[in-house]
Amino acid sequence: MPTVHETTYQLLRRHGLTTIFGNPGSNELPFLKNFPADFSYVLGLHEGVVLGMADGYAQASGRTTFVNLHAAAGTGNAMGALTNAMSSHTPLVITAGQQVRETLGVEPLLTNVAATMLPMPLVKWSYEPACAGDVPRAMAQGIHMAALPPAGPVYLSIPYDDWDRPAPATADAVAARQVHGAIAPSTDVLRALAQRLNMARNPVMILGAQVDTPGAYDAALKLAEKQRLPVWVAPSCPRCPFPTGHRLFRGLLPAGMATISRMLQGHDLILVVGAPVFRYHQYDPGLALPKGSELVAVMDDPLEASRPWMGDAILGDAQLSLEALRDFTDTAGRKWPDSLPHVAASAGGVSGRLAPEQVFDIVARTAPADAVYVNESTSTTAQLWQRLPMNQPRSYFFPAAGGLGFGLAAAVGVQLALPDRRVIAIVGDGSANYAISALWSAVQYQVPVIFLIMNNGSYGALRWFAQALNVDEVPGLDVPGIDFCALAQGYGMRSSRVHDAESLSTQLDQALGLKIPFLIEVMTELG
Ligand code: TZD
Ligand code: CA
Repeated sequence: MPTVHETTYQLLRRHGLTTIFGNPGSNELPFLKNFPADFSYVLGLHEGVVLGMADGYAQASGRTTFVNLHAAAGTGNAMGALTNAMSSHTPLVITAGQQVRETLGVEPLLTNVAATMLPMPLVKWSYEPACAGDVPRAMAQGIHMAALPPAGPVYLSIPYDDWDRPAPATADAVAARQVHGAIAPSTDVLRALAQRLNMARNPVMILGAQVDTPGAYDAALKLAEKQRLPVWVAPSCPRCPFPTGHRLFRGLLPAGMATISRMLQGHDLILVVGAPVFRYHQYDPGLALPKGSELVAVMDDPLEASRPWMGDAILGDAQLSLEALRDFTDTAGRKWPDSLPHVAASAGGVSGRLAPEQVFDIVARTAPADAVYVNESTSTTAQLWQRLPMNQPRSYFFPAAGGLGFGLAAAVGVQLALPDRRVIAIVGDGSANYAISALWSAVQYQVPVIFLIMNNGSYGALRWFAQALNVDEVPGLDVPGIDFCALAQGYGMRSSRVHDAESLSTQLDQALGLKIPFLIEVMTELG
């Protein structure tokens, strides 16, 4: 008779979840035993790194990804990273081993007490099967739940004595189920929206992360061209949903409410697709929308649709909606927007340190056109968007909730998912320390990410914020005295420190040629 263990692996196989990101403990060993040869296990040395790698892998592959953590302690370590996965709607099936069922009441060491409550509200569904026979069904539900709109992480706590029990008779039927989830708004609703676009005098489109799938990206591009819509990227957007070299591309919107309204002044219709309205950061009171503007947003998350201060929302899949709008709109005769002002090459930094703009100019010149960027250099995001070309889907990843510790880890996952492209992680010296052991995973699994550490010795973004908030004498904003090349060496990674433009070009070129994980510590000025 097959066991819960065998049928669960069969289920994971059927759904293509054969890469497991994990960090094991005693509760997880019975699940990991006899690890099948057609599965691969990617070990992270801290659960924040495990979750960050899985997040990057799931986003870059577009596929639901399996995570295995150790009970409550392991789950707790992953919670910071989970804020990002929840915000980016990353489909993750996160499992954690639980103590033996009959002992749970007396709370032995490493019991996950109230396991289903622990990861809330950072997962969309959390469950501990009521008995061993419910494990395969619960796993299948988790796989479907993670991918159904709005996609997001789910959590399963599984007692470790369940794996050797007999599988239930329903296991095969459960494994064979497919659940399709993409839902389009009704044709009437889409036709009415298309009509509003046709009638608008000066409409604009704002795109979010949900448009960064090959199908939605293409549909957005075609709609923008047909309607000649200038395109902005939504504030705080964790992905790049539109080619930055396109004549309709306007840039990344800043994350302040009044500033956004000033920048969108003059547009009578603002169409938002695949983004929350809006993910602000700094408090910037003022108008939520410019006077005379109407806003309509299309997204697949009822929470995101219902919570904004302004505008209308339509619940629906980004790709299906964009394709319908492309079909239902007329070819617009509007004039093309003016081309963006040319961004001047950076003048360079003070002696021994590079200006962040200079770093991006060099990367833009040296990296392949289809390079993928993982950005966690917090004070230089605006400059990055102005200077790095990103002209195809899945070219940019950023921590969606602002939780640091994403960059180094996600870059490893993204590179594993996209082996034919080069991944360049651009990570601040502060951010790097939240997930530094990701360097070890990159080395052990030979994942050829180039890690560019922007070392300005400071929590630069917080210095900017302290000024914006008008607060002085704040402690804890400097992080001097970290030798990233020595840290890389400690994890077995080749590295190099650069102080000037020429050596950055040379080292980057060399690292790209080597096709091995490589860390470049760039000494930079405060951004
Ligand atoms: N801890 C976590 C997990 N997430 C956070 N967002 C912060 C703390 C607060 N924080 C920011 O929001 S930005 C920042 C911190 C500490 C500074 C990051 O410094 P960096 O980059 O060196 O990575 P910059 O360019 O110097 O800002
Ligand atoms: Ca810094």
